[in-house]
Amino acid sequence: MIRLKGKDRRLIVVSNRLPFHRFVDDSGKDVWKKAAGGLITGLEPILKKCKGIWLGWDGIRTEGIRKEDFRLVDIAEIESEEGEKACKACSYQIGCVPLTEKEFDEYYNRFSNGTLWALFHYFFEKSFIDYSAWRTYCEVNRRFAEYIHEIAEDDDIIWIQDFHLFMTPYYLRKLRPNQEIHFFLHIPFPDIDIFSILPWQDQILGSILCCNTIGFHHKQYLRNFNEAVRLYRKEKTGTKGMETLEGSVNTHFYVNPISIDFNAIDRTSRKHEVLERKKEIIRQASSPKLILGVDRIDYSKGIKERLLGMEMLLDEHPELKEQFFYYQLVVPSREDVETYIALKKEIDEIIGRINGKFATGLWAPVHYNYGTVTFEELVALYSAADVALVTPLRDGMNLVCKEYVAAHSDNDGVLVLSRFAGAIAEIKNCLPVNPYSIEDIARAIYHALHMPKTERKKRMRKMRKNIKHHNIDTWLQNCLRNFELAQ
Ligand code: ADQ
Repeated sequence: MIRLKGKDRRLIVVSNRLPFHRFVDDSGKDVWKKAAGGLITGLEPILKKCKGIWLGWDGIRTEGIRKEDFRLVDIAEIESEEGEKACKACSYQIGCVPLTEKEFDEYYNRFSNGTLWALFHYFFEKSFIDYSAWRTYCEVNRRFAEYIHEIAEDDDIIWIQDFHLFMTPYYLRKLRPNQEIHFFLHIPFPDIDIFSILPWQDQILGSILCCNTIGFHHKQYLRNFNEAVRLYRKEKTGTKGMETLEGSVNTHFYVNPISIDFNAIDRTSRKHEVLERKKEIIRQASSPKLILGVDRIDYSKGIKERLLGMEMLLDEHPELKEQFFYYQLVVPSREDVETYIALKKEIDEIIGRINGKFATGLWAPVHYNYGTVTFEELVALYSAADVALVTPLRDGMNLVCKEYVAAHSDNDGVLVLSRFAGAIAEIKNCLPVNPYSIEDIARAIYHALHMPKTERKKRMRKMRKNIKHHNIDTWLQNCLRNFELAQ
């Protein structure tokens, strides 16, 4: 439970995906696999602490929608692929929202990822306008609202997450005029010139303005949003075919950058098994320096440009051959979307070319791992890395850079960070780069590899102090303070 406005209240988090993917094995038994991603990293510790409900799609595509497909499951009852069960003490419930094959394609692949993700990350040339996908997006958003309506008590705090569910607040407000509904946007809110491209901008603004609060990671996103709302209110074009519910609440907007469970990562990095694994990783790298990249596969993460920067560095500094080893960990994502399939192929080809060009008998510069790893393995990798390359072309926040810093309980390591990641506003002692400039990336890697130990330590201590102070608990407390301020 969460204490809010003088009462103990239940928290219902609503997002597109659940933190577990469900598969049905040959015997018809459910098998669950832990998912990875920024939203899960940020929100799961909160759900575990307050024992709320997380509502979202479980990853199954059904033939048609049947009422019984929506069910609540306790995560202590589900068995992971590895045969593990969550402990009772850190359990919460998940509500599985069903999707059909067509909905998966139109709501998720086409509208959420094809149209919104691309546009909101400033890749407007990749974003497309598809009316059928928009209609399906609205239908699915309505279904989310209906399920929330089914399980929610009047006092529950409903917290809707991210761009997949922009229209859910509207449908929910119609069903529950007095419910407390909050919204958090995990991606950038783009400049008005970009946002105005979207034919459904009014419906989206009209919907999220049905919430009691709207949170953003960065003050620039809030500025952009305010500008969009100002125009929307001035032009009063209405929400085209939708009842205008805006004004039914007085929405409070706020900025609160999401963070990580610093202490959990810091503690893990000091564990005996993790320290042993770290040594093994360093031994296997068999180069003086280890450089690390960890990303969900996505064109917005700048993986391609980063590799080209690496290639330029080796072209210009052949003396660096065998002096470092670059390990790129890529978590699979949106594997049914054409752009992502093509991106994976391109990354494979670039890595093949770089290794072909620079490899010596015993050494190849880039090692590539496509898959998810356990939390402890990730922490061992972070702490083994002398340099982390976090160079998204655009990122709402980016948690990988914060995790890297938290894992360096040795107070060493250099973070190269994109100027276009939301995190740059808080992390002042990194090496900032323009992720579109491969020259800039090459220069930053060179600088990172040659930075004196005293400077590395000084910078790392400052970054750690900052992230330790603004961690996932303070993020939640700040969100709750803003919920308190809302009417
Ligand atoms: P994402 O785009 O998913 O999140 P990010 O914030 O970098 O991006 O988080 C990725 C998460 O996945 C990290 O916690 C990382 O540890 C984990 N991860 C990555 N690769 C992994 C692997 N191979 N195995 C296991 N875990 C892996 C969205 C927005 C971001 C925003 C977050 C939170 O796009 O800008 O920071 O939400 O708001």
